[in-house]
Amino acid sequence: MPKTILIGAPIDTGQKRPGCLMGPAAYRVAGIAREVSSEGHGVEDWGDLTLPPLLAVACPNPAVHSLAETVGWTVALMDKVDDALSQGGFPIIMGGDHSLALGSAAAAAAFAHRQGRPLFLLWLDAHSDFHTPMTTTSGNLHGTPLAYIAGREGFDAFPPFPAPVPAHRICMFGIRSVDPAEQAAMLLHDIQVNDMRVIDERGLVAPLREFLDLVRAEGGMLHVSLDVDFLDPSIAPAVGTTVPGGTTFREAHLVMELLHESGLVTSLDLVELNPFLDDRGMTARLMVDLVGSLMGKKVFDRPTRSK
Ligand code: B3U
Ligand code: MN
Ligand code: MN
Repeated sequence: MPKTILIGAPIDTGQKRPGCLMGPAAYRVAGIAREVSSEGHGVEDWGDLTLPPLLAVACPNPAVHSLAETVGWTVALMDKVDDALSQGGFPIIMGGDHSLALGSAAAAAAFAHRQGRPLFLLWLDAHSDFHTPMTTTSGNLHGTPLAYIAGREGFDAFPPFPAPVPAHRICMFGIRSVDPAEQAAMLLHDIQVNDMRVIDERGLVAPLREFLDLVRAEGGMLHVSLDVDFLDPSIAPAVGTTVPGGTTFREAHLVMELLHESGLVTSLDLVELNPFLDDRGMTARLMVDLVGSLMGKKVFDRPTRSK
């Protein structure tokens, strides 16, 4: 297992509720480095990124805010996450709101492309985040990273996405809030949407195994983007956009355990934690516990299945 590299991305500007910038500090207080090392993995904390000087950028959609900041963070993350991957590390990007995935996924895509390997995306989220800067009505750019990753148009202010990820290499889980413009674009792209209805009907295991089988078969790298609101707000209240009906404690751990067993995950985002809204650190702790399961923590150490 490669050494884990923790990268703090104290980003608040992808949405309008302040507090996500305290996320990296909360993960450290909740013991993320200890959680990783106690599973026998090396861990380095590279500290928090800082925002580079802002460029003059513009977008015709007047709703969009904090465009220059978001482009700045994207460039900074592309650089730092690429460094971590190039050193053979397993980067965990501690957000920060979901706009950080514009940069982390771009870095993963650039690295995978250089390796001649396909990149796969697992999006664990209540939201589909499939707006472009042209279609968003809230103007919050945390609702756009998956569209950037999929190579949709409208990201002129951003660096071109290194190697857009085709729809069959993108898999969403936990979805229960989709705007009309996103719905139309997702149908057009034919992306696999495991919304909560699918999870209710089929459970998580079968669709997740199908996706992981595909990653394995194509020799892919796998970037996982975990939004706090993937979880039900009753167990993870520290998020600006709570949506009822999310995944349970056990479902979320099961996803992480299956991901660990697969051995396929090559980078991870932890996004949208707003410690200001937390209840005695319970959400930060749960997110760190989930990282533990991803790193191999088990209740009972039985021989693992091959798939
Ligand atoms: N789709 C809505 C809501 C949203 C997306 N991501 C979050 N909320 N966290 C939007 O504003 O784009
Ligand atoms: Mn999100
Ligand atoms: Mn979300």
